[in-house]
Amino acid sequence: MMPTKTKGALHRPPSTVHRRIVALAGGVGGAKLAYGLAQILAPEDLTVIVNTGDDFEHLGLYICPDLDTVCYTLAGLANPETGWGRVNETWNTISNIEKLGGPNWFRLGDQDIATHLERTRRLKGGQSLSQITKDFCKAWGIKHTVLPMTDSPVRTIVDTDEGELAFQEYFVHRRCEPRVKGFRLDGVQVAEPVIGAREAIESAEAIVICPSNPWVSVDPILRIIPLTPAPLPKGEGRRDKGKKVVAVSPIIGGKAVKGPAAKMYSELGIEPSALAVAEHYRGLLSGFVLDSIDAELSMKIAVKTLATDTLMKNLSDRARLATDVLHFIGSL
Ligand code: FO1
Repeated sequence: MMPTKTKGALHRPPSTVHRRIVALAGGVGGAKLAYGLAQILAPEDLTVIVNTGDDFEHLGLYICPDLDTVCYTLAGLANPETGWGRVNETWNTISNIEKLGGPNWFRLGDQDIATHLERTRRLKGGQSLSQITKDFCKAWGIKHTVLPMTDSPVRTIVDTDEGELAFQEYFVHRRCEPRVKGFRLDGVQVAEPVIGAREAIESAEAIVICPSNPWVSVDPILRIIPLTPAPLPKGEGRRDKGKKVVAVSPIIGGKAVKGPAAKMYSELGIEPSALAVAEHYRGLLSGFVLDSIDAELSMKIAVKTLATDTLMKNLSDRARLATDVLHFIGSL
């Protein structure tokens, strides 16, 4: 039976919609949809689980780019141009480090450095990353729950035609130029899901895989916190209580909205498209959200799809997309 196609949101659900949602998020795109969901869902109805594979030590500081991008975005503190780092930032420290001959390739702003100094101090004092994140969210006025995917140190290593590179070395220092051959998540063998992640997923009505890079932002989370396969389509007998899992494509018209996702697909021999993303999560999904310009791809996607405007150009776009996703979840 061909899944029916939903074109955009037919109407807005009441803002009191009570859906417990767990959002899996990485960098900027994930943070934006998490922000949209946080505009609609009460604090007790949304948990954001964030990738920590991009974390690294730099200048003696322990830096968690995706955690900070999600938290700064939820707190309204993020730099609106880049999506990462702080708004109204100054760069005195990094420019003086440069004058001293230190590395300046990873742009750390003065306010941002406070986050890294305090996180590093607390980690050295034995606090867990999740406890630190909880305290920082309180300090930044974030009411929704933000969890690192694990408290254990894990690192995404990018295998390229120039050998293996640590993620930020590849992504920022080398500007994603080396050709990608594969990825490895160092430390995944011994990393446990963060406390509270399983419970959040158990009590959720649905998991939303945000429009983040499937390879380096979402896969690490799924390696640490595997999701059960999608429930069989209705009428297939088993009344599976499996979780609804909905992914939002980060690729529109064959291009990534931001970052190297499309380039990675091409270098791995896969035609970059929303279809490739749906395939990437094959077997996990109950539904898939792609952009209206890719609506014709829906016919090739085995699960129910929603074609809508997925480009989040401003704050209201984020809430609109979140509303469309929640409405779509309700229709599954
Ligand atoms: N991305 C860049 O392209 N250049 C930077 O200099 C840079 C600095 C930076 C500082 C703090 C932070 O939290 C993120 C930063 N990012 C920078 C973004 C970061 O590399 C990526 O957003 C994630 O690692 C991938 O989503």
